[in-house]
Amino acid sequence: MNSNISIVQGDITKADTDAIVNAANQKMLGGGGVDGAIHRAAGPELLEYCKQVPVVNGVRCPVGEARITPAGRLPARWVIHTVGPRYSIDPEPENLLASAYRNSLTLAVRHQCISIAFPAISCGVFGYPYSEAAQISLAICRDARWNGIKISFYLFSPELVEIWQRELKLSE
Ligand code: AR6
Repeated sequence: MNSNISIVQGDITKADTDAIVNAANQKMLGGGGVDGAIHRAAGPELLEYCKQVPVVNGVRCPVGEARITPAGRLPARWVIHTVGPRYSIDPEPENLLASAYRNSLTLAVRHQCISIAFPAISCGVFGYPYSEAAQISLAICRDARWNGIKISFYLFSPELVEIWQRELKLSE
């Protein structure tokens, strides 16, 4: 079991980890929320890296998958762009959210990252209920497969921090 999980209240663009995860959309050309914040902080270079990601069937990153780019001006080395499910629209959102976390961690391992920061994927405009999202994210992150990686959740609001901390305790 991975016990190296921490919860931080703050802005993920400030995270000094090997990789930070972006809650992006399938086009991967920026957006609102954490996606917008990451692109603003990283500078225009990040958009250029994103444009280089191949487009397949009209998208760069299907829901539940992940893509990696360099991080421009951010303290992190890599940005892992993943796309979470839209809660009331995409079928089986729990599987897609789990895949988004799992595929992000798989890419991090492949790029020798020993630390990674996640936002609360899908918990903004995509409308995922917080407690369920926390349970799913922690179930994936707890897996012994990621024992070599320090995983941090950077959460914006005290409410999210409280929910993730509660679920983290329950998963011990
Ligand atoms: N650091 C940490 N968390 C943040 C930050 C930040 N700087 N900014 C926002 N959050 P959202 P989604 C929180 O909507 O639901 C975009 O337009 C935010 O409070 O960013 O997966 C994309 O392009 C919330 O708790 O992501 C997609 O189209 C969490 O990050 C779509 O939104 C996620 O909220 C993705 O929607």
